[in-house]
Amino acid sequence: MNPDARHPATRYGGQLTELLAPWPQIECRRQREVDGYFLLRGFLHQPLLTQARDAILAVLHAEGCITTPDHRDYRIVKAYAADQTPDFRAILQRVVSLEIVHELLHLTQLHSFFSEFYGEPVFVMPAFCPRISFPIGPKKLWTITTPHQEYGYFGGDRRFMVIWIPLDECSHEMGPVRLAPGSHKRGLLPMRLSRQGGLEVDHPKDMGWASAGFKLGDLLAFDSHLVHASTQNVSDRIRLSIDLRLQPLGGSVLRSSLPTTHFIYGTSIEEAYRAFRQQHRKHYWLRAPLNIVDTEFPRPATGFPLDLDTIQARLNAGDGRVLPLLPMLAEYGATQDVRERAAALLQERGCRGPEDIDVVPD
Ligand SMILES: O=C(O)CCC(=O)C(=O)O
Repeated sequence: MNPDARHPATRYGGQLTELLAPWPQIECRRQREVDGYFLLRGFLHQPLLTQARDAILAVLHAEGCITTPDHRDYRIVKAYAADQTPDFRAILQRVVSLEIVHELLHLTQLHSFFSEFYGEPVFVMPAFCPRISFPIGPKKLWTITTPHQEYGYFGGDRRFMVIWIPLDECSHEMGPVRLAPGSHKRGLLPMRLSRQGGLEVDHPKDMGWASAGFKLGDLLAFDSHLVHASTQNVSDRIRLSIDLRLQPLGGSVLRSSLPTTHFIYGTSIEEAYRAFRQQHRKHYWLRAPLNIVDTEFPRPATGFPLDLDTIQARLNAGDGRVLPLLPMLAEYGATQDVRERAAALLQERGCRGPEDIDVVPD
C-alpha cells in the first residue's frame, strides 16, 4: 500500500511552525518575513466560533447533509463535491447569509492584534470564504483547492494577508490548507485556469509544503503572495473553515473586491444581509476611508486573457480552455456590461453556469 494512503498527513511535507501565547509580535513579523506565514495556536476566543460552526451545521442538517447538527456525532448522509452544483451553491448561499458568520469579520481580537502588527488600523475585506469540504472519494481529486496566490484574486495592497480560521477541529486527514513556506518571495507566478475555473500556479517544487492539524481557536495568517492549496479530505468529517483577508486601512483596495453589486457564490450582498438584525454590520466598508482603485478585473493577466473581447476571440477560434472564465466574469466582472455579456456568451453555448462546463478530473 502506498504509505501516503495510510498516512495522508505525510503528503503535507513539513509541519507548520507554531506560536503559542502570548504570540509575540516581533516573532510574528519575523516569521511572516522569512516563511510568509505565522500560526497562532489558541489565539481566538471560542464562543463566536462555536456559534458560527453550529449555525453552519444547522444549515447542513436542514439541507439533509448530516444526521444531526451536533458537531460531536453527526454522520454524513449527503455529500457535495464542489461549489459547482446548484444544490451546493444554494447551501453556500445560505451560509454566506448567516449573520453570525459575518461577525467573524469584526472580531475585536483580530482587529487589535493586526493593528499592532501593521502599526495602523486594519481593514478586513468584506469578501470571505466559508469552506465546507466533504470527504470525497479518491477519484474526485479536483475538489481540493489547487495551488494559488491570493494576490491573483484580490490584488490591491501587496501587504494584505489571508487569515485562515478552522471552525471545528481540523486534523490532517480533513484536508486543511497547506502552504509553501518561503514562496512569497518568488513574486507573482504565472497563472493558469484550474479545473474548478479558478486560478492556479505551479507549486515551486524546491519549496515543499507544510501544514498542520488545527483546533478551534487557532489562526493562520499568510502573505498575499504565498503559494497555498488544500489537500483532500480523507476523514469521515466535514472540514469547516473560513478564510478572510485583511490589510492596513491606508492601503489600496480594488473596487472589484468590494461587494457593491455581487458578493460570493452568486449571492448579492443585499440578499446576504436580508435577515441581519444589526444594521451597523451592513455595508460597513462604505463607512471606511478606503483608497479604492479600479481595474477591469482583480486578476493580473499573466498567461491567459481576462478581458472579454480576447476570451470571445479565443472561443470563436475554437479554444475551449477559456470557457471556464465566463462564469467567473458573469459573476465577478467589474462592470454590469461585462457581467451581462459573459452571461450571454455562456447562454449561447448552452451553459447555465459552471455546472455545465465540463471540468475533467485527472
Ligand atoms: O481552505 C482552503 O481549502 C483553501 C484556502 C484558501 O485558498 C485561502 O484561504 O485563500
